[in-house]
Amino acid sequence: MDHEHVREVDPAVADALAGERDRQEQTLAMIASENHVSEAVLEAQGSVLTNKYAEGYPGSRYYAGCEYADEVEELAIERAKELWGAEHVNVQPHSGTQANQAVYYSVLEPGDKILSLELNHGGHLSHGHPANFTGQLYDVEQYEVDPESGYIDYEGLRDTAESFDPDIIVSGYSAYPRTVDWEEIQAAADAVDAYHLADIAHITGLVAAGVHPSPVGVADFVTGSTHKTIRAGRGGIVMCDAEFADDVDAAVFPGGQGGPLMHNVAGKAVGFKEALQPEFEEYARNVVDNAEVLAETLREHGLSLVSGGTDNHLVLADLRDSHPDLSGGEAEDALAAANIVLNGNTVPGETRSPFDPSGIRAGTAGLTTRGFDADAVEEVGELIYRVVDDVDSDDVIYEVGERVVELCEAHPLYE
Ligand code: DSN
Repeated sequence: MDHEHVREVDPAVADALAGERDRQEQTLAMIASENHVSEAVLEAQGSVLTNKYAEGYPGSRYYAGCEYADEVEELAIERAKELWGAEHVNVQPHSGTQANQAVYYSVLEPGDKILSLELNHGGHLSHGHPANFTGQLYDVEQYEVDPESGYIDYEGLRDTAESFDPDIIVSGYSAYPRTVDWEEIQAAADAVDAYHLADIAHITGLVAAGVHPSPVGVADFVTGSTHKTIRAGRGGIVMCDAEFADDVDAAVFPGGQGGPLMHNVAGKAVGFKEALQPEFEEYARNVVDNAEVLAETLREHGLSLVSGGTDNHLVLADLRDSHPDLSGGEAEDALAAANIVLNGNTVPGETRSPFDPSGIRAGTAGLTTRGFDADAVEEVGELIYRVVDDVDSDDVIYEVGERVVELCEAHPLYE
């Protein structure tokens, strides 16, 4: 992976690519929405399909010369159907947010009502945040997690659904560490005759591997991204029952996008094939087990975890109890200086700004890809705590940073 052709044309970009490769090799990618794809997925994404326009769908394109694009997209669709058991799959969304956009566009009119989880409680911008088009085009009401337990307040959700009468309820989250009860949310949607969109962007891989219950066949629409807990490269996906297939397809193209990024669709096809292999289930289980080890280690040191722990790939620590003078942003910076890359994150009952929130969020998908086992993750938890507890100590940051490089060298990413 020396980017020789890029170097010939553009040494500045070649240097940046080499720098990024080294950064990924020598740091711990613990941003819960990140992972590392295989070289096979990298090759597919960096392939000649980037040259090809393929507006339309397999067998029905607006351009000639789409025979190989068709083959690749059909493979991606068939594999996705096998992975998640959906009746219909659209693999063209450029991202999870655009997958959500397609679902809204397929069944909502401007002014229609969305009921979704509040961003600080683990929701997502594309679920109706005022800064996102969803918050501006639709009428949005939000449900929350229970302030004591940190679990979704399903009763509150049902009550809000009854009073607000939404057109769609959104479940699925970007900073929620617990198992989601899809049936419970579907029942709330049924009670008010609303659609149900389950956005499994964070847990696509866990659902595919059967280590988190699946909303497919429960919710009307399931969206996801293809680069978090599944390693199929950057992109989005929509799954739905057959009855919504035509509307969803029309909402993706021509409704919201032009030509699909066929090189990314190729990456999805390859990553989905990898996820269909038996070892992927073991990987997903290890991701969850490692997150539990991380949670336990941080908890033992006295960090407060939202919901007390985790059932999935992520841990959300609220620093206000243990380190009231430390913000998530400060912790993020100090950890990054020690080669541990995670993000400051808002927490339920947030009292600081989203730019410098009260929590930190960490995921184990990337570490598990590198082969980190429970002992290694426990050590990472210890290192995280050392930095969080002493962010102003250059010595601690230096020592932790050196140890992280050793751990990374023992778990190489790319040959
Ligand atoms: N930005 C992603 C995350 O970090 O959770 C979600 O889109």
